[in-house]
Amino acid sequence: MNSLALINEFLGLPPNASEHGYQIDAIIEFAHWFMGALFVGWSLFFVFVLVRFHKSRHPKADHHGVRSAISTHLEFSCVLIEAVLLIGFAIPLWAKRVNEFPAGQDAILVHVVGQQFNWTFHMPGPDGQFGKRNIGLVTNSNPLGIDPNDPGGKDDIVVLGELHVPVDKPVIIELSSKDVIHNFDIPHMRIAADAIPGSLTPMWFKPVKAGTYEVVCGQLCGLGHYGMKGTVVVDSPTDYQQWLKERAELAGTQNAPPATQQPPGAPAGPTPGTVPPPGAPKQENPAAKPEQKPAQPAPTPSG
Ligand SMILES: [Cu+2]
Repeated sequence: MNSLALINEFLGLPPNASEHGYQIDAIIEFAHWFMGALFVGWSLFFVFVLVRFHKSRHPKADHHGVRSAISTHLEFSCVLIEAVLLIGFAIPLWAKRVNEFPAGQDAILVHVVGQQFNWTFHMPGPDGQFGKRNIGLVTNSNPLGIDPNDPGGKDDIVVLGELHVPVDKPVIIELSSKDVIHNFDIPHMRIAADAIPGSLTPMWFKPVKAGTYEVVCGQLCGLGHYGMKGTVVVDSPTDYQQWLKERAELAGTQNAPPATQQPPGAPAGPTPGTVPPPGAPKQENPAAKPEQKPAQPAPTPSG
């Protein structure tokens, strides 16, 4: 963090853990200091005008008004600073984010799929090939509809809720959704993008600090939205290889990718996302399991 990070901390921005995040923090910080200066400046000017043009001093209105050009200069300076901020900093920063992706072979590739109310992560496994996905094959045990006959999908890694990535390596995400619009947001990594059904949204980040970071859904996507959280664990390269090995072995022992892998500590139970949250209206779908009527626990935050 830079020395001016007071406002970001005050606003509750979590500490940055990504390579590009420092630039975003700097621009947020600068914009807030600038807005603060404008607020104080215009407030003082307002008070000055109230006193200077009080009725007792000017019983009769002067229809020519102020002849000095100071206010014009002030207004022009503000517009100029804002234009420089936007055109000089914000737009180039954004363009760099969305146009300059790291090379695929140097990056970790992940498909992230949102659904009410969890995140599923799909990685290509040791062969580097993503298995074909077919919406017609989606079941509870195959949440992404990976084609079991596609050899590219045999070793694919599918995890629910918890993604591991190595530190200091770019992560390229292809984001989509199975039902409504969600928003894949990792506040510590300073990235967020909408997950839109029927469209694939690319996004990327490069974690620079190992640790465990929260993934949240940034769009109000339904009654269980509050519980639509996930975890990104940034590992050291050796820990990451270990995790990858374990997951690949697990995937290799099963024909279809495991669907209900729960992060450690999560209570056993139905797949989160298939359980309506408390207070949810009764499902109209007659195929919904009728025996699930008794009160269910809320979807786990980790799910
Ligand atoms: Cu959501």
